[in-house]
Amino acid sequence: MMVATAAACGDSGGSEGSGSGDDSIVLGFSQVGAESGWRTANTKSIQESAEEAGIELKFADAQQKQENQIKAIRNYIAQRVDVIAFSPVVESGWDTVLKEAKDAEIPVILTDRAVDSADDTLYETFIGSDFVQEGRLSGEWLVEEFADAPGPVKIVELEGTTGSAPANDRKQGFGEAIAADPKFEIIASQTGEFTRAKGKEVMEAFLQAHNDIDVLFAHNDDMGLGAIEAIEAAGLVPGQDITIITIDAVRDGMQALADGKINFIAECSPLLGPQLMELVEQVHAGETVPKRVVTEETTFTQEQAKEALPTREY
Ligand code: GYE
Repeated sequence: MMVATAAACGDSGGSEGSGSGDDSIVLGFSQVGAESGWRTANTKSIQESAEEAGIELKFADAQQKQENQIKAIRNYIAQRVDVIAFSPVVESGWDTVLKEAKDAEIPVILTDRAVDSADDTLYETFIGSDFVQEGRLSGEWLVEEFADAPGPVKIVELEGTTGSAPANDRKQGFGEAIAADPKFEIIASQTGEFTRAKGKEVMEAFLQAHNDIDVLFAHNDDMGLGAIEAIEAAGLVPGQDITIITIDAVRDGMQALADGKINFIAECSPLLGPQLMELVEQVHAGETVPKRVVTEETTFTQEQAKEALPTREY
């Protein structure tokens, strides 16, 4: 059985929340949206593992808007769910609503993305990837790959959603790594909002403004895949004329990597559901949980993608 999902903001309806008779835990989850292959896999992981754990899931899709997430969280508080989890679309601006949850004594778990709140008592734990490290690994690969290339090496960057933790952190990690050699130069950087359509559009503009792009660094596979369409439409060969580095390693990205259109991917696992449900149960039982749970991940070259693809889960 599928768990009911609600479009847009707010309440997915139905149950009265905790205290309604049976003892299954009620979890209110506010998702970022459905912007990427990563997000789709993440939503599926959360829905399936809630079902497996016997946790009643209330799910709301915020369509990449913070105001929708705040509304959803307020709804969950009003419904008196047992635990709230959410993936904050941007890092800042959460203190007020988190304080409301705390006052209502509803524990909050941050999933996938962090908040920049100075008060870490506003949430129980944060489970997700080390985005700085993903950016760093991407930059380190480039520095090594282009070790003997003459400079300047001109890079364009497709950033994720402005103000989001993965956009801020991946940019930072990549920038730190390429600072190893001044020949690396980011000549243009703009948000592609983590979507394929926007990645394509921004890459078209980059290609019009610059005829000497050596490298594309995209903060996720989807933007990279959109950019590949723009590169091909401009008569260039992705992966050869322009070296492409992305992050996520979802199936479509891995396929493009195996096909030689992408050159390197740093993995970011969306399969957070099982660990999240464990944390929900622990927090609900009043157990102490670690403040930070980091996801394990790896990186892929083209050869490694060919090997991994047949058994890839997402
Ligand atoms: O990389 C991107 C998605 O927050 C890690 O969000 C997540 C990012 C992921 O849209 O594809």
